[in-house]
Amino acid sequence: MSQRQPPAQETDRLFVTDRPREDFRFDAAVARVFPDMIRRSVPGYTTIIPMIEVITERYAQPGSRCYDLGCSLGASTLAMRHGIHHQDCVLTGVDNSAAMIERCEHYIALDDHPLPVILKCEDILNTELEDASVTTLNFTLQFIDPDARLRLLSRVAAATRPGGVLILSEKIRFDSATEQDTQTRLHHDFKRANGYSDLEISQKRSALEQVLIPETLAAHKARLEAAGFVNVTLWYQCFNFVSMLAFRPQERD
Ligand code: GEK
Repeated sequence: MSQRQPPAQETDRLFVTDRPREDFRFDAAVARVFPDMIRRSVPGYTTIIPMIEVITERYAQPGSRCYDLGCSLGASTLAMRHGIHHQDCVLTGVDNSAAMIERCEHYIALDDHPLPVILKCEDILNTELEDASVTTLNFTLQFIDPDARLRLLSRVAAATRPGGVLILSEKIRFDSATEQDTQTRLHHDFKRANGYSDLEISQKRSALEQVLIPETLAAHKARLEAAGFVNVTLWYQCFNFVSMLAFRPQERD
């Protein structure tokens, strides 16, 4: 296991200067600085990516399909690729940002693993899903309209084999105002420690306000169960960022 993430070639300076408020979009400017942006913004990201390889290794089933939904530049896709030890698995990465998919193709081509990767520039709400053993939503569900989340997770569950798994990583919010405040402050401290200024932090926060909608851990668990998953397991948390596993019941369950 190693860190095979796309290199952080360009520093994220998108919010350095005062600019008019606009909703955050995954456009070419974001795609260019994305490896640096996500590492400096998401506590635990650099731990979660290699663990996706470990988790995939355990749950990928021979002859099945594996999906990375919202693959961006392919960091989680590459982790899955290296965790799959069955030559007859089919790995697909999906993202609806053309700028992301274009760069993702480049990073996948640079990687030397023999398993082919199919990349699709599609909306994950409509993409075809079937016969899955491992599906990853690594910080993607939070960008989906909350009203569409149950439908998406139900489609993933229906397409997953017994014993298959969904890896779901999300920024979360907390019911307790005190906990919300503590975790948000610590997240901002993390960003400051990574070189972001107060202006960058507040401008990015405002750009994401209508776009990234976090929910509580309890809401995620309840919806995963409603979608048809069982044994929802929190395997990682750093401040207000978490990663969960959710399983499809074994036939005997
Ligand atoms: C990683 N998983 O590096 N359909 C397809 N893609 C979408 C949609 C949609 N409806 N909505 C958003 N996206 C990656 C990181 S980033 C997380 C994932 C972040 C895509 C969007 O274009 C972006 O590339 C990705 O979801 C979210 O492990 O930026 O915090």
